[in-house]
Amino acid sequence: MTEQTLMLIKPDGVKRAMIGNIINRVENKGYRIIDMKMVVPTEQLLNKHYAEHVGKSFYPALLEYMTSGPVVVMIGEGTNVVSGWRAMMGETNPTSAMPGTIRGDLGREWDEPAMMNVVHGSDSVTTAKYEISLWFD
Ligand code: IDP
Ligand code: MG
Repeated sequence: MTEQTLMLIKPDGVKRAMIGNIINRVENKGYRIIDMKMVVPTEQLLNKHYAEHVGKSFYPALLEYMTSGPVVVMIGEGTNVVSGWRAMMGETNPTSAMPGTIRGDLGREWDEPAMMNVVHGSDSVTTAKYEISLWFD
C-alpha cells in the first residue's frame, strides 16, 4: 500500500549537519519526499506530537531538546513507508540501534537526560495521518 509518514530530522541532526546524509538515505531507498520545511517547534505543538509521553520523567528534557533549534519536517511517501522508515531509523536507544541504521550510524547517547535522537518517524499509519496534519495543518 502506498503510504505517507512524517519524518523529522531533529535539532541534533541539523546542528551536526546531517540533513544531506539523512535525505540521501531516504532517496537512495526509493522513498519520495513530497513536502518539506524547517521550523523551530513550539511547546504546544510538541505536547500534541508527543502526547503519549507528556508527564513522563524524561518529558521536560525531551521538550528542551526538541525546542533547542530548527528541525527538518518532511512527508515521505512510498509502499509501506511507515514501517520501512522505522526500520531505517533503528531502535529508539541510539546505543543499541544497529549499525547501518540512521540512529545506529549517526547518533549516540550523551550524558543528557533526553535521548538526543537524530530522527523521528510515525509509528503507525494512523499516527502518521495525525502527525502530518499536525505539522502541516
Ligand atoms: P521513537 O522515537 O523510537 O518512536 P518514543 O518511545 O516515541 O520512541 O520516544 C520519543 C523520544 O523520546 C525518543 O526518540 C527519545 O528521544 C525520547 N525518549 C524515549 N524514551 C526515553 C527514555 O527512557 N529516556 C530519555 N528519553 C527518551
Ligand atoms: Mg514514537
